[in-house]
Amino acid sequence: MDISAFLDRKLTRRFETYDSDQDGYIDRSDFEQAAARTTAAFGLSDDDLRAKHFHELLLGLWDHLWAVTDTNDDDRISLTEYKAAFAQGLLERPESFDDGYVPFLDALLAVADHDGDGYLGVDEYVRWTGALLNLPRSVARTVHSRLDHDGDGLISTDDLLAAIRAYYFSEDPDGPGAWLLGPLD
Ligand SMILES: [Ca+2]
Ligand SMILES: [Ca+2]
Ligand SMILES: [Ca+2]
Repeated sequence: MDISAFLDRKLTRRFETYDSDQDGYIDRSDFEQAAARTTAAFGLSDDDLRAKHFHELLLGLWDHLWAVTDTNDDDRISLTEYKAAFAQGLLERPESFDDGYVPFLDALLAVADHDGDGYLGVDEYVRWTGALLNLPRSVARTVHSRLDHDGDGLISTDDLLAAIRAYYFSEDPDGPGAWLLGPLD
């Protein structure tokens, strides 16, 4: 697929959110650290079943990302490798998007829905995005309010799925691509 200038900026930003230790590459330890931070942020021990499932799922995502992206076999993913794989349709694709993301969002909700109401309140949202994506609190609060279409203070995983889909596939300059992971450079 063609990578527009807008999509290119979005992919750069997405890469930054994967790169937990901010060393300029994505590797397995970035995923391990982000997974551990997230479940710890919700007070789950490593042997909690929800934590185990979430960790396994994230490392499975790493395995897939690594397998299709790391073309020079140095066990880490550069920004160039990441964008090349996306352009070749090896990562997120519109036709298989929901199948890929729904299990992740279910596992995330099991961890991050701390009060068990089935939704992500603002504090839950700030906590998981800070732990997993290094999103600043002020950004996370703004994103949550934008995702909360009916203003009841809660967002569903369906809201989140639609926004993530738009992040990758919508060229709307005011849509989630422009703000879901914070401002673009
Ligand atoms: Ca890294
Ligand atoms: Ca590589
Ligand atoms: Ca909740």
